[in-house]
Amino acid sequence: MNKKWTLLVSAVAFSAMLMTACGGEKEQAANSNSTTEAPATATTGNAINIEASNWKFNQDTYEVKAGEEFTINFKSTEGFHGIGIEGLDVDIQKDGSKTLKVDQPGEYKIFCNVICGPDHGKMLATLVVK
Ligand SMILES: [Cu+2]
Repeated sequence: MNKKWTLLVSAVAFSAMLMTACGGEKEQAANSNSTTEAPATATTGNAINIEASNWKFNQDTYEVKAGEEFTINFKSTEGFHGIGIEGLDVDIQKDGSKTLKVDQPGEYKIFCNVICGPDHGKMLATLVVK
């Protein structure tokens, strides 16, 4: 009679221990809520968005003002492309941004700087600086 009682008590104690362990894990999972942040907007002010796909840019010409800082936001939306601009220090591949200022008004040739496929040579546009 006495032995049976001891066995029962230890069985109850053991199952109580198991339940505690379970509860602890649940609490941890609830605390790991990730904070949601708004996506970072890369630029304010003067910006041009150039997007490249197979095998063209999203516009034929892009206009900026002479003597004013502007940012080029470049994105390959299809395939792997890049941009260079003749006479300017711009060299972006795949995705990226570049802030610069052009003092000399004129037309600058934008070209793809990644050998991207059969119509790579047709990937041309113009940066018009006014
Ligand atoms: Cu290309």
